Amino acid sequence: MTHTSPNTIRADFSAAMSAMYRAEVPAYGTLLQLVADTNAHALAADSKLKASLAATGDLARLNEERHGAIRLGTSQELANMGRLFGVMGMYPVGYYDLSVAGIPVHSTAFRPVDQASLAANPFRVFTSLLRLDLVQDASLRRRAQEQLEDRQIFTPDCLRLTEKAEVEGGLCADDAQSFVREALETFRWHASAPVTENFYNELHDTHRLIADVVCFRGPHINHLTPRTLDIDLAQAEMPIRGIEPKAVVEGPPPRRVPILLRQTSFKALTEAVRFKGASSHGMHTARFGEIEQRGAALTPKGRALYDRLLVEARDAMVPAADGSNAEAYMAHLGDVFSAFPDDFADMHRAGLAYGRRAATGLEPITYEDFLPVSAAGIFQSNLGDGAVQTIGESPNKAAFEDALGMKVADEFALYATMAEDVVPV
Ligand code: OOG
Ligand code: NI
Repeated sequence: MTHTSPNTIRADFSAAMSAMYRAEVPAYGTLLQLVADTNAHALAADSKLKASLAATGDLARLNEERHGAIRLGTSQELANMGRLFGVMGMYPVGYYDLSVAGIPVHSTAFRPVDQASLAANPFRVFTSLLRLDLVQDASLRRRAQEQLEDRQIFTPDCLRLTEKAEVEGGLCADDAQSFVREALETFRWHASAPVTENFYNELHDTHRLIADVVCFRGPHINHLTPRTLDIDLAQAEMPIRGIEPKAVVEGPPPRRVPILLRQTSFKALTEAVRFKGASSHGMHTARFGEIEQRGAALTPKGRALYDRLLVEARDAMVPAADGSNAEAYMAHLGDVFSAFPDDFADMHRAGLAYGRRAATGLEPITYEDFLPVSAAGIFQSNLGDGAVQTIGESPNKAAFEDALGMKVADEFALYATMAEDVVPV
């Protein structure tokens, strides 16, 4: 029997997830409409942009394009999640240590890795694993661990079909449909929690993120992010449509040639939760909305320049959470980044960015990954100021790969493969 392509399963899953999140978080629907409108505007206003996106395959995938994020509690959950994503042709790329930003998780991005699969559907999931090893209080750590070991985040049919796909090398159409339906269950929001409000508060006071992971029956999808072609326009448009954006756009400043990734989000919703044994509702704040603009993938040399300039900018000025210095920060960031060439041919010649020959000439390769400093900013804007720190920096990629049961791919190696002619550096 013929197997359904993993690309098709991924596209179906991404669409099903989007429909579910739209029903759960109505503001996400507003955001999708806003992005569709601003993208139509950007394409109509710039025929060169449109031709370039068409040549690289980005135009065809644009309306389908989004990423999501989840936070897992145990090694076993991460290993099984890796298997589940494998059925959809998504593989772990990159290691992100968020402990540097006071957040007790480390992460990877599950995504398609080859050119044809990315063109078919680039759905990605930023996947974090909670690090209870960074929690000081031994009793709390043990109780959190026990709570997590008590839960099963996958349905029996989801695990069965994952195994079937592994053993048989794929799923037939009927099984693929069942798999998408069963896999979706893992990402669903649960309005009741299997813990007491006291335990929730104890975890919450240690770090809000720990409560978000430990106190629920599953790793509810916490945001879905559509891709915009003009994030500054989208950011300005958000308040007009009744959505309050975070203070500044994360990542590089606005440029003629966009690089890497720029992101903005709206604050997480406060939602009612029924705790174990409680007669009234408590509250939890976790789920939010985000939009992003993707630009050129940089070589290690280009990425080092980006990282150096970002540090330089932030050493002099940090964007305040209340937005009071937003304009000054963006102006300052723009000044510092004037040291980064803003013509694609120059960038490519200098060995800063990967390029590919297309009908329209030399085109950038789109960045498909995430940025740790931006991710920390997104996490923090949703955790509130009180949640920061108390966690020390301690990256541990080996422990992450051990939990996952496989190695994470090196993003630079993947881009280098996609680039037909990288200028030797
Ligand atoms: C993930 C935050 C990171 C991004 O786009 O950088 C992220 C989370 O809040 O779980 O999604
Ligand atoms: Ni995100």
